[in-house]
Amino acid sequence: MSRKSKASASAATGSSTGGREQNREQYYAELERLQMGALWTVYRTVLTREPQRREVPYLWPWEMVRPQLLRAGEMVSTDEAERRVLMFLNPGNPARIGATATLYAAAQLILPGESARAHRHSPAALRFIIEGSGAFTCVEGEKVRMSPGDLILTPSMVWHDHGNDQDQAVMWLDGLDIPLMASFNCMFLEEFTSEVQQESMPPSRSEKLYGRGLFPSGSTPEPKGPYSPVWAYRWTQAREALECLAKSGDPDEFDGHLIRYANPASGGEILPTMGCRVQLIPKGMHCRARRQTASSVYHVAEGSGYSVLDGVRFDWKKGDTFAVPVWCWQEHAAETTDAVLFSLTDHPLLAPLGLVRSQPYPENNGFQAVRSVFGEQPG
Ligand code: GTQ
Ligand code: FE2
Repeated sequence: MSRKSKASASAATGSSTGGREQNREQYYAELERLQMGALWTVYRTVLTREPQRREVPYLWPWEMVRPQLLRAGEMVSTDEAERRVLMFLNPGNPARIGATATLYAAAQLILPGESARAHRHSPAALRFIIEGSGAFTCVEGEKVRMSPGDLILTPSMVWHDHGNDQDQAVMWLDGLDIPLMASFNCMFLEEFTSEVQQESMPPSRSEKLYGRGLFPSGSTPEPKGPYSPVWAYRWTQAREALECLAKSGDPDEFDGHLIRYANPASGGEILPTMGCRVQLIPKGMHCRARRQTASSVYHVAEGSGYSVLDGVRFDWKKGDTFAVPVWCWQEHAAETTDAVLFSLTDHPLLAPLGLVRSQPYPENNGFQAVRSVFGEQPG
């Protein structure tokens, strides 16, 4: 007889045990009033053997997102909105802010002639340009121009405003560590003294001074935070690196050809809370499945393919964004074309805490069985 059934059997027969149960209930109620609680009543729900499912794998197709974003463009100005942004909300995220438990993701639109005012905040941000060219983010007085596929960083407490002085709508993916900052309850936001920053630095300064293996020396101030001193990572360079990597050897069985965006000054991650990766999955490659403690948001930069996430098939193509929560089985595949996936991950945060774990899928030769297809009715 298990401990549980033994306990309930004696509770049913002995009135003395019944009395004890009643005492317990009173006792727990009293503890509650005293702002205490008995750990043994919740132990197994708090210290679970493995991460429990809360956030779910989810996908936001660009062909759904784009028209909604353009509608927002007709409805609200950047003045009114602070930022014209549609958030990607994971159906399982209780705070209704995250795409995963730690990562916020969203799509932002800035129309010709608009600006989004200068501010800084404790959450760190990164942007991956989806569509349009010529808008800019002014980061600490430096104008950083946007082109599709570029990655732009605005680390924690760094001044930034966005502007569009060209003639096309520009749209990008925002990635921030908002859920994390919210759980620390460490949220700070400040407005700049003027609507937008003066351009006080030469254009592309951060790329020229820190992005090319030629660092300023002498009295020039050192980069100041635990983040990359380079504000922009250009798509042309990332794509070239991928191409070169693909010609250099075999793809990784889980990730295809994988590149990590690095802080050139340290070789480490670009931000302490969020890292970025870009991977090329060659046409016809089906990567093996695994699960990880790091959670990620993927954005399809090129081509098409599909991922199997906890047994559900998610078909994706250029512009789509999908969330892979903690400990979710994941595998990626490209069928008719090469696919390039950009992603952000909370891996940099987990690593120094000793929390990085990864498990290859143990059955079925390393591939999941597909139970259903995302977006289709089951059965
Ligand atoms: O562009 O500065 O998606 O401050 C959320 C908060 C974007 C931004 C977001 C922000 C920004
Ligand atoms: Fe911001």
